[in-house]
Amino acid sequence: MAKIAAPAGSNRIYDQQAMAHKLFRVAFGFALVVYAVVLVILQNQHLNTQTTTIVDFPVIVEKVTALGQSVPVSNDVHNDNATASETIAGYTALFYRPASIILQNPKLPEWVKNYVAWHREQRARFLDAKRNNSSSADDVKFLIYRCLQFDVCGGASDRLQDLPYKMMIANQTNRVLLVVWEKPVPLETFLVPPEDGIDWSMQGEMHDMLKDLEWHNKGDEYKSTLQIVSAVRMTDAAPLFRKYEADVVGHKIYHEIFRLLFTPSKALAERVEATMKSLELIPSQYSSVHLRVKYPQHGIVEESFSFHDHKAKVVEWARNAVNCAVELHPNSTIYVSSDNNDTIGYLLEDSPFAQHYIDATTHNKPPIVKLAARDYSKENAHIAFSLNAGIDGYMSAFEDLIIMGMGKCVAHGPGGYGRLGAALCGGECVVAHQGRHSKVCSDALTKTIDS
Ligand SMILES: *[C@@H]1O[C@H](CO)[C@@H](O)[C@H](O)[C@H]1NC(C)=O
Ligand SMILES: *[C@@H]1O[C@H](CO)[C@@H](O)[C@H](O)[C@H]1NC(C)=O
Ligand SMILES: *[C@@H]1O[C@H](CO)[C@@H](O)[C@H](O)[C@H]1NC(C)=O
Ligand SMILES: *[C@@H]1O[C@H](CO)[C@@H](O)[C@H](O)[C@H]1NC(C)=O
Ligand SMILES: *[C@@H]1O[C@H](CO)[C@@H](O)[C@H](O)[C@H]1NC(C)=O
Ligand SMILES: CC(=O)N[C@H]1CO[C@H](CO)[C@@H](O)[C@@H]1O
Repeated sequence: MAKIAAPAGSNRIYDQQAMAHKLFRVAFGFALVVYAVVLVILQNQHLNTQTTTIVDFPVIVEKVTALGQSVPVSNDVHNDNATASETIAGYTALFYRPASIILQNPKLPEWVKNYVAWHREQRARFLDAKRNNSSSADDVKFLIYRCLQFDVCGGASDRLQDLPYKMMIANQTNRVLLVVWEKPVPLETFLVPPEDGIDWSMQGEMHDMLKDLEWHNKGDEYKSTLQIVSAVRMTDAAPLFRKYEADVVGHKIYHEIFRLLFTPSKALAERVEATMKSLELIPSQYSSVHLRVKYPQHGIVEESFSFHDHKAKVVEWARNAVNCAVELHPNSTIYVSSDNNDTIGYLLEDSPFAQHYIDATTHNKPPIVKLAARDYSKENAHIAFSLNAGIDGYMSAFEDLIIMGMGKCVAHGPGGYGRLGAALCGGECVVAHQGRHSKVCSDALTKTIDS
């Protein structure tokens, strides 16, 4: 098949990426299809007895082999036997349901369902026409949400949290939503469009087709004469979407829209699954704490922060965070993450919770507080501030976000990152342990006194 002439090299990279992407999708897709079938059967049984809510979908534990063949092993939601490692694999496949299943959620507004179908049609129509050198699809309009080399885009959550709102604007203005990150690396390194979800990717063919159009020009989305409007993050997008959820929809839909847009890349999915397996975390059966201790406030300077210099304050925040998570979800494992790895080290090794856990287990008693964290020997890289972290460094921030989103509850501090994690877990079982509207929670360990 003849190819449109393009600078050598660029196409090849895209082709390889596209091929790897495709292979992964096929393998992953197979696992999801099996999962979907089981889910549909279970949901049908389920619907007879109770109404489904967004967060309460049946938990099916699947075993996913390297080739993506999937074997359901257990469908017992209430099996708390977290030590049986056989039953805890395939978390990502489990939580990241196929878009077609998400779209059946009766709580999603009609426009979301229509937009997903419309986006697919318009994208395909545009590409088809361009392949024929035809101008028949020049009426297809785009909203490109971008972080280009010289844009000020903020961190991962600054960039990601806007997207459900951007999708709403794209719907209202009849635009095909696309997302492109030029820095620090393409977003597709971490998150990819789910099969049958919204394909926002501008890599490969779409990039080539838009190349000659003025796709990087900013402008007003509502101005109908502009074929392409390119936009950077805006601070009020996430609050506006929360207001829309509260005032118009009446319940949370953010996490569902997010999952119509994003699923973890193969590399991220593998990291998440390995971590969850090693920590014995089962989706919806654990909760999370996020500590954003370097947030610039109380005389803290992000770049020069040290745990040692702010120990008294950070220890107080960290303990309150755990207490709040225990209050929300008693007796569950609490997954701990932070922008400062020494803070995690403190909680896991030196805090009263650490000592309590050792005491309880040596006396064969169930611990009141059980904390879990992945390797914290290095600090998470910040997408905007850590310029040379390498993909592995950035991957950690996405890993924590995905894991937070798969839990039941989230206790978060100031800043958008923890709030995004909280939104992704469903947004209903959430508390701020520090910062605005935060809560002071009672010491979980005092409850142990005579037990
Ligand atoms: C948990 O799993 C272990 C090992 O498979 C098994 O021996 C034990 O009976 C299980 N306990 C429960 C409560 O299911
Ligand atoms: C592109 O060309 C093919 C074959 O000539 C034709 O079937 C198809 O309708 C064309 N599509 C568009 C969008 O023009
Ligand atoms: C479209 O145009 C390019 C360059 O002008 C040409 O190489 C290609 O064969 C054309 N494709 C079709 C389907 O006409
Ligand atoms: C938590 O576990 C303790 C000890 O096993 C038990 O007494 C308590 O009722 C549990 N609390 C909840 C809310 O499940
Ligand atoms: C945190 O990371 C730094 C390197 O980034 C490392 O030197 C330090 O030991 C880590 N802290 C803990 C508690 O592991
Ligand atoms: C392009 C698109 O799907 N537009 C939809 C946006 O939402 C309204 C309802 O709020 C629909 O009527 C449009 O069709």
